[in-house]
Amino acid sequence: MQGKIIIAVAMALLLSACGENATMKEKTSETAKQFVARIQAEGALLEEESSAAQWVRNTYITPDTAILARKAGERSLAFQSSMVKQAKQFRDADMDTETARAIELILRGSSAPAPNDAALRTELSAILTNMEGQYGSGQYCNAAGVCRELQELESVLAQSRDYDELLDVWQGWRQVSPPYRKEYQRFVEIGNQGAKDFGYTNLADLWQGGYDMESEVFVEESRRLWGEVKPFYDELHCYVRGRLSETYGAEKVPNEGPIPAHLLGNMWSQTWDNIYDIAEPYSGVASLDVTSALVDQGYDELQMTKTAEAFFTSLGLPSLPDSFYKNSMIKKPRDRNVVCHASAWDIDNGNDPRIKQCVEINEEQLETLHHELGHIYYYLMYKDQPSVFKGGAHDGFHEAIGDTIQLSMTPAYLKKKGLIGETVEGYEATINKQMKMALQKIAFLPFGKMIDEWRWQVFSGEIAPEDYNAGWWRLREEYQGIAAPLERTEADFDAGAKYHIPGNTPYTRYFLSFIMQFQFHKSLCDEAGFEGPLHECSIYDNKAAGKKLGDMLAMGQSKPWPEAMQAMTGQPDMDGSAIIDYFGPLNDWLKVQNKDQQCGW
Ligand code: X8Z
Ligand code: ZN
Repeated sequence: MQGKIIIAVAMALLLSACGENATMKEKTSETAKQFVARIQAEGALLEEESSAAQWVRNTYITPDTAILARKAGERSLAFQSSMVKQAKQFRDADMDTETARAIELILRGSSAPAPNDAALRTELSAILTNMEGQYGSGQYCNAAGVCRELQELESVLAQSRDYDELLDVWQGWRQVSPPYRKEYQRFVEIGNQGAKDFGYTNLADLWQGGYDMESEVFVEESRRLWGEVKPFYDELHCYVRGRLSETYGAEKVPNEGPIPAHLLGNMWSQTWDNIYDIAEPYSGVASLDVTSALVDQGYDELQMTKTAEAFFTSLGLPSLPDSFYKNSMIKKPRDRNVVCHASAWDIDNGNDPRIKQCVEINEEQLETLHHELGHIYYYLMYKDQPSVFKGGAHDGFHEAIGDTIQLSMTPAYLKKKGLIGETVEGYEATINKQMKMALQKIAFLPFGKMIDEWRWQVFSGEIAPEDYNAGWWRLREEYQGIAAPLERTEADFDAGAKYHIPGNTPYTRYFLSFIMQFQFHKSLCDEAGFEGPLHECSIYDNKAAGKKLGDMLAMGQSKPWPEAMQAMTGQPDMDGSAIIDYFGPLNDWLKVQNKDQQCGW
């Protein structure tokens, strides 16, 4: 996924870097500061071609664009490889703090680090291009000969309550990935070689090393965060399993053990708010249906995007440039394959930011638009940083911005926008609202954690290639308490049916984001002078909160992330107390509901 700018972290350089190795001159006599300046200038020159090739590939999947993307990717990797070799020479040199930070970021590498061997780089670029293309053009044709693409299959999973229909669609989409299982295995081998050439033990060590602390310390830190939220997840799991059991029958969903993975309203069981109708605590109290308002009022893709933009501008952040609307892809083209998975791109150093999203008119897509614009506003705010510092304080920060805004889309805000009718006050309405939010934000946490738990183990060899699928389902059960609804074997490659595996996007960032966004929400609400329960706060229209957010965004990754955290929240740590605090009423309610249940799996 090189060239694609979702996120930054140490990818910043790779993303802005590609081109002929031969154009790089070896200049051993230059200082570290001169080296960083030269690398950034050369990277900027080469970036134009790479981002153009990747953008066209992602919005027009054909064999021809595969060639262009593969070649551009190859040049990117060659540049990266040469850059790292040179940067290593400055490891122990004397330099100012800013230059030292730049060198450190260069040596951190990317999610697909370039090996020192040209043939391997060619192979790596081809594999990444092909896997993403196969995922992007995937479809499933059922027994009746009806063919559907991913988003159509996802709609069935969200809306159908027919056990067998859900099962068909669930297993059908998973036919997309076995064809690239072998390629993924090869990616792991080459990626590990690249990581070694960067000075890491393997890819897991490199990925874990992107957080301004030792890899082992980061692994422990993410474990600690999971420990803070797991008890609440367990309560939610227990309650939802009970409701599913009532809906589908105890023979289909026994009231013990893991939940069948196809019944949670989402293709990957990663968020469960699509089955809010099944889980609704107090039937009919306070309608939270934004989708029908969007449809009834005739919203189109552009209006949806403008609605999201309006939230950011209400905070005093700038309007999006005209080029954003001209160059973004917000509607699925009818006549060609594209990678529909939503993404944001920092093209031309903050001057031509774009999103790519196959927008549909519903609430989930409106939320995703806020998510994507969070990335775009990060790009706009750190535009004046040197390119090596263009990136999130860490990758979880980049993911958390738009989602922080989502937390301000309270019933009161939605009413102001005419997207829900009367707001209903009172305990039952609060519990309903919290349940809908928890099905989205709490249900996600173990999924956010387990994806890279799987990859870390795959990269380190703890999960062997012949156990890819068994290892996947072991972790799915351990973390999420879900199970495959029909037999899976090593002929399957279920991990590969989730975008971020063929797209090679690290996933721990989302786990961190889902915790940090509540910390950000809390401190922005404090800044706005809001008094009252956190779940009722909206920072809409508040310029003080907007300034605080904008100032943090403008730091990019120029400083270690705890400094950005400090600027935002007044303390340097990631911490689960804000998310737990936010869901206080629901947490108490769930404990009462579950008191006679045998929870756990
Ligand atoms: O991939 C995304 C964004 C693009 S960075 C749409 N997300 C994760 C996913 O869809 O799996 C956002 C939340 C989790
Ligand atoms: Zn994102």
